[in-house]
Amino acid sequence: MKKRSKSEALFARAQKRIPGGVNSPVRAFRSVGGTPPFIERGLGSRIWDVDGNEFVDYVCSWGPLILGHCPPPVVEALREVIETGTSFGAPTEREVELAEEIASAVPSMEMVRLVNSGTEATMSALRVARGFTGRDLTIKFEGCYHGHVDSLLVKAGSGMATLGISDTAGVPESFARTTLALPYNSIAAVEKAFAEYGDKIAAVIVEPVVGNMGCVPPIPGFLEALRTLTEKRGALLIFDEVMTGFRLALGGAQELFGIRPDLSTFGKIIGGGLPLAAYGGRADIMARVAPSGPIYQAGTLSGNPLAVSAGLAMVRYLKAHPEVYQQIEARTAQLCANPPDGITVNRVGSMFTFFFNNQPVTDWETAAKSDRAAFGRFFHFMLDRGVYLAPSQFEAGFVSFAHSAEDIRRTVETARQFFAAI
Ligand code: HOZ
Repeated sequence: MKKRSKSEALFARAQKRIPGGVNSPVRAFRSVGGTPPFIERGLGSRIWDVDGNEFVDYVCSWGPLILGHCPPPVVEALREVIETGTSFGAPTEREVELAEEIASAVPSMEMVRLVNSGTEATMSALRVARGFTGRDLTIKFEGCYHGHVDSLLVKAGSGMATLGISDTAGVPESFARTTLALPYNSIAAVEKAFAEYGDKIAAVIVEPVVGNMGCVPPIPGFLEALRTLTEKRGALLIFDEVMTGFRLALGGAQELFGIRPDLSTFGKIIGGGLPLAAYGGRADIMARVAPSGPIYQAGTLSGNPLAVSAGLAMVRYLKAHPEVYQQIEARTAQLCANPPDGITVNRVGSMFTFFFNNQPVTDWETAAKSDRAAFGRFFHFMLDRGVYLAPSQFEAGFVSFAHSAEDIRRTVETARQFFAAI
């Protein structure tokens, strides 16, 4: 058992001033119990908490840190820019460069708008889809999470799944009614929804590989069917690539699966670990965004020099080093090889989840059958031995370029000890 006294004291203090003691719910460890370690610093594949405990980190800030903690290209870019000003609320050359880099890596992103968080990106993409089509309804999928956008918090994954909240308080019923939540991977359900509401559906929004009910890949033909049906019925296809963008490939899941959505959202990696996100897509659609068009969206810190410089350094590094993708995929495959009986491992590239579930996990219904108590025991066993996994059965894990073969070997060995003991 690791020493926890400083984290425990901080958590007690935090709970007096911050709801649940955290600034984002899953961090509070509610589904696994115990006290979250308060993190002091990170370097490469490691983080250290305030009690001096060291962990191999498979959360990687929930995905952005594809090069690990404090990667030199990002740190240098930040050092360089910080003395020239942190925000102007006026255009800068770097924003143009980042938009160009994103468009060159992801061909469907003909035009790009930078924002500050994944939530802002999906909220804006949805508004643009509604403004462009003149329709109100959205199809989303159960267990997918698209940030805390009012109308998208219906049957959402991530913290909503962890806390067992199916629909959040504070969202007017009329907003929730604009969302049709369907089972992920069910082409039949999407066909039925289009048959019933076809000319009212503005968009289908999907995590092309789900990360927010744990890692769940699309079945062959699912994304293709979404593309065909949306095109046929005049609705827009939105890929939420906040997690998958620049992670599964430089061009994201859309490159991996060869599907061109109308709009996409990005976050996490494109900010290099700073708060930055983007939405964009077809030029004829994005031309409707203010000030070129009537769909309003704005932000004081949007495109600020710090986040944009970190993002540029990250994206340029990834573009120049395709071996990053080969290495992280190989390491993750090693981590996920030969699961014991009773465990279903889902992996796409460097995203993975160990489900305490002996059935294939293909949607929320199957994910929800996982044994959360057993996951909680596994999680704490690993944490006590220096392996920091996402504190919920319904989140993806991430491997970074900084994870060494030895990190993976030790993690596998630790997991084996757990399974041998049960
Ligand atoms: N929604 C994030 C995971 N899917 C968690 C964000 C956080 O707690 O930082």
